[in-house]
Amino acid sequence: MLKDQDRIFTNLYGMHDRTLAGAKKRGHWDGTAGIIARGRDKIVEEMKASGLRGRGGAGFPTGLKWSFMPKESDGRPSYLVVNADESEPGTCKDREIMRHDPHTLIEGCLIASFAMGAHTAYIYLRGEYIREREALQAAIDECYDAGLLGKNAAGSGWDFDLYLHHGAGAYICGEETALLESLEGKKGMPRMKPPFPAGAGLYGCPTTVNNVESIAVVPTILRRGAEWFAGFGRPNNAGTKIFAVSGHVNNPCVVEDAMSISFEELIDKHCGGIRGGWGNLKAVIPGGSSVPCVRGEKMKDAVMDFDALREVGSSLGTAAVIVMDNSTDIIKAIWRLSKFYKHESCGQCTPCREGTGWMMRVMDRLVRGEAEIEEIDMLFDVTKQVEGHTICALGDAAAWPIQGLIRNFRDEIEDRIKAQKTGRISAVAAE
Ligand code: L3W
Ligand code: SF4
Repeated sequence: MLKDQDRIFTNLYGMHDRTLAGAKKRGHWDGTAGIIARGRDKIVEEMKASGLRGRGGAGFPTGLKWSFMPKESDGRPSYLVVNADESEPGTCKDREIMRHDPHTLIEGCLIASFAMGAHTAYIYLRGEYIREREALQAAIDECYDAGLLGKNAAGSGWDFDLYLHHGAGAYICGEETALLESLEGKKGMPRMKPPFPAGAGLYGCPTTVNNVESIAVVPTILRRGAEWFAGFGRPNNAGTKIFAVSGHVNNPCVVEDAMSISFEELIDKHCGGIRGGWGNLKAVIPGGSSVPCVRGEKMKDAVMDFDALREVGSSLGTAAVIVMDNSTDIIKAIWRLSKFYKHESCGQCTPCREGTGWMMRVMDRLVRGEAEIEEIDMLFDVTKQVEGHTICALGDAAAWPIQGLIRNFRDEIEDRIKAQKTGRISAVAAE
């Protein structure tokens, strides 16, 4: 299991020394030129060997993604774009990195960009992250002053510029191609894929979009070694991971531990247990609002990684763990998410534009108990018509929480409808 000294991020919290001097004391920017001198191929191979999978929700292997970037330039520049548009409900892990340790992200940007042949990188920051912008910009300025960015960055022989771009608060701009559209100054609407960004991304040029946590962990992996990082977790689920635990635990927190930690250990070790004890656990959304919820009793022994959470019908997503105890109206909780996805749909494709509205309207009736029992299956059918039939993953993200609700809490939905029909409840207010 993870020891304190093996933590990459969260043992720094409380030190609050995010300046260049503080970062250097923690080992950042130490021998960066030497890492770069290993060469592109070696760095990409080490990243593959580390087993790092993208930390933004999809878990795509990072080294493999980097290897899609062209080796030889065809005249077009290559770009790295860091997705810091952290907007998934429940998710606040990247915020902690940018607040407390911006230099590890900046150093990661330089190394990753070199490995992909990019002389320019952009960090696309969530609109609401004002303090994080200030922390990052101050760190970028320090790096330019110290020669760590710009011409011959960090004495590596590689010229490298890093720009911060502040979004305007639209959830859909966290989808990588909508983010690129927005960065180009257009309305943030997802593009059809393929082509993937590595073929045609920012301004039609080869681009890799990576999550903040994925890039910020790169310097440590390359300093301590791929084998060290791969030693945490399980095969195909390697490394350390930041978990953002919210909801009905005694101490909600953002904490780093080894991938594949059990849910029970994560909660007891870091969060002081479930509010009211384990018997009071009702449901968990283990990976941010886009993944299905799971019944509490199924979650207790679950393992927190990409593969294991599939076995309980959910997904690791962003590892934003939302814990709900028996006081929760789970139908209303999922209804609230439906409302969110309807609001955030960009409206570009019909199944999502119309489907999110249909789903929300049925959820509206379910929360009040005013639907017919048959509508539960009908709603499930609608989620299946949306899932996999849209331009981007927002359609799936709107469908999956409802599927999770119906699979896990059908009894509760039916009970509410029956109680409403027999006059045992008045309408449950959905605000
Ligand atoms: C080249 C191929 N590149 C895939 C690349 C692709 C992307 C990455 C993953 O959605 C999920 C979503 C949310 N050649 C490639 C290729 N790629 N095949 O790999 O792609 P993909 O399509 O699997 O996922 P995605 O569109 O990136 C991300 C879920 O994450 N999520 C929410 C995330 C929210 C945040 C946040 O707030 N920070 O991250 C939570 O579960 O629903 O399923 O780069 O180009 N053949
Ligand atoms: Fe827009 Fe929804 Fe289609 Fe994505 S799935 S492109 S958010 S309408």
